[in-house]
Amino acid sequence: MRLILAAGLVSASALIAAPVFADVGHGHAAFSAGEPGNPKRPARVVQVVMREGDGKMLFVPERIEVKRGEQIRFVLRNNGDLDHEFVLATTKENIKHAEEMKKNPEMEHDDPNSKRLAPKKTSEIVWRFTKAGTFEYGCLIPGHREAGMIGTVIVK
Ligand SMILES: [Cu+2]
Repeated sequence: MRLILAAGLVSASALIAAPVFADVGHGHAAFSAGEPGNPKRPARVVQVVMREGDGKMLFVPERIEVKRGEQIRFVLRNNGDLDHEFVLATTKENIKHAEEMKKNPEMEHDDPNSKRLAPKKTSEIVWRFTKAGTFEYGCLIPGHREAGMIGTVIVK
């Protein structure tokens, strides 16, 4: 319910959505890896594929570099046989969030910095990296991050 509500508000107005995120849940009030992008502005396209294989789960690529201030359009594709998600944040935040997911495995994400994809589905996130540093995209479904589903974003 809250996800539907939040998504509606985002499209209505990002300004109104900000305080809403503050009281709907688990720490999305401020985004640690930058800010939601503007889909109308130019963006570099980076495709990220999610899949399983050889006892591992992974993102391809597992590392990208961006310039500070750059806007990226992540084109997400789940080529696996299981649901996966893409949560863009700091490592610290993702670890904390993964612990919360263990208590509530059905928690689903559809926030500006995260998407959950069923097998063979495609989705997009437009993101602006406003801070220099090292960030990560992780799959926080219990067991997946541990199985290798971490990617690193270096912002220079
Ligand atoms: Cu996963």
